[in-house]
Amino acid sequence: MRAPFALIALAAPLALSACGDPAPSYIDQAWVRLSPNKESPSAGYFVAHGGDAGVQIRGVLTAYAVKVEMHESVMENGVMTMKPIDSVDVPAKGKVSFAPGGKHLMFWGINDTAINQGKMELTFLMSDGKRLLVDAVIRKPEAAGAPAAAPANAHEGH
Ligand SMILES: [Cu+2]
Repeated sequence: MRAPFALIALAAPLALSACGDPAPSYIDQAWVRLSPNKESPSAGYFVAHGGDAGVQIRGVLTAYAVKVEMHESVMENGVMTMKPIDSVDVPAKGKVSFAPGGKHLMFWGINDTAINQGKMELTFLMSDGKRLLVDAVIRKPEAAGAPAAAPANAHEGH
C-alpha cells in the first residue's frame, strides 16, 4: 500500500509548479449580423474557449435586444432548419464556434442604441456560475443604398 502514496507525493510538487491559477474559459470574436429587415431576427456568432475545466454555456442575456436564443442549424430530410438549444458544452482546453451555417445566436428587436454604437454587450451564463461579458460588434447589412429587396440575381448576366 505504500508505493502508490509515495508516487503521488512525488508527483504533486511537479503538478503544482507547472501551473498557477487554473486557466479560465472565455469568449471572443463575437459579432452580430444585423438583419436588413427590422421585422426579422438578426444572427450572432462567437467562439467559446474552454479553460482547464470543461464548462457549459447555459444562456445568453443582453440589455440591447428584446430576446436572445441559442440556435443550431440542422439538416432534416434534406432541409436546413434551426432549433433552439438550451446549453452548449465547451470542453476543457477545447473550443466551440458559433458560426454561419451552424450554431448561432438569434436576436429579436436589437435596439437603436446598440445599432448606433456599433456594438452590444452580451452576458454569457456559464455552468460554473461565472458570467462572461463580451462586446459583440454589430455589422450592418451592405451599404444602406444597396436595395435589400432587389432580386438576389440582380447582378447576374453581366
Ligand atoms: Cu436561428
